[in-house]
Amino acid sequence: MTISIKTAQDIEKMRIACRLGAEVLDYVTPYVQPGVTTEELDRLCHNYMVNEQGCIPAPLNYAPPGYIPYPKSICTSVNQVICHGLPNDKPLKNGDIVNLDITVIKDGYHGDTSRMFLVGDNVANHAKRLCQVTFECMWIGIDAVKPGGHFGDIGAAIQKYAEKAGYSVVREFCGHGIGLRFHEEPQVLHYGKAGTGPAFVPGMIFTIEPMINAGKRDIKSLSDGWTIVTKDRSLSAQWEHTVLVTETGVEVLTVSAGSPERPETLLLG
Ligand code: EYF
Ligand code: CO
Ligand code: CO
Repeated sequence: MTISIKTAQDIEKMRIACRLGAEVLDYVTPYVQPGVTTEELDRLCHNYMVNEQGCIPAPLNYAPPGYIPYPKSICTSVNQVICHGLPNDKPLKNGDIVNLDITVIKDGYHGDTSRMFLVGDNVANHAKRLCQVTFECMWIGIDAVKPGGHFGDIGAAIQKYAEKAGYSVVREFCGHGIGLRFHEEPQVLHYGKAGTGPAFVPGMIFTIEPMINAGKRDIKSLSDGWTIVTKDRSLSAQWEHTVLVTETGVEVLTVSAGSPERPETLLLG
């Protein structure tokens, strides 16, 4: 397994692509309201990326081996959808939770980030807690990235926190290296054992994107071939940042004016 080490020039280009990805989320935030369809959110994001940012939406026509090309520009994962939710014509409802996952390509470089949104003013407390704990899982994973550490430290920290909250960690999908390609080595697991896996080296860039289920970890694919849901139909949440290993720690690249701040305190002590 070879994990690419980015040059200073690569890193500058990745900072730009990643900021632009985060800015798509800032742009679309006011539109995430009851009544809007996820197809409309896809159209808004697509037009913003292409016409305002001069970017290419990476998911559009993306075809990993064995898959037909993904037909939309973003992923919209509502309630029990874990990931790769295909935008459709169903309006969002007051009380839904939804993940919007954006990957832009700028100058050949990919920036990948996602956030959870609470739709309307009637989201149940248990759903809010899942979104908050998942946000904290992502940050606990980011904080595990330290010189001298190993990729397994990320998964171990996330799994411990998610399970302490009574939740489960999805195993089938993971974070990934990223750069000139959407998905590069390594696979960044959100579960596992500290001290295992490759060591962190300054210049590595990868995503941390834990998918956390309120119920059991098992998944099921829908007949559209893309959308992944919880087998027990429990709620699922996900947050994602793209990060760079530095000489002293970690730099979060997918930041923008509207990025939610890192949590000051954790829900679970
Ligand atoms: C069953 C795809 C879909 N893969 C990954 C293709 O890293 C991503 N988000 O953070 C990511 C986004 C997309 C993506 C959008 C489409 N795909 C591959 C394999 C299986 C699958 O769905
Ligand atoms: Co993503
Ligand atoms: Co990703």
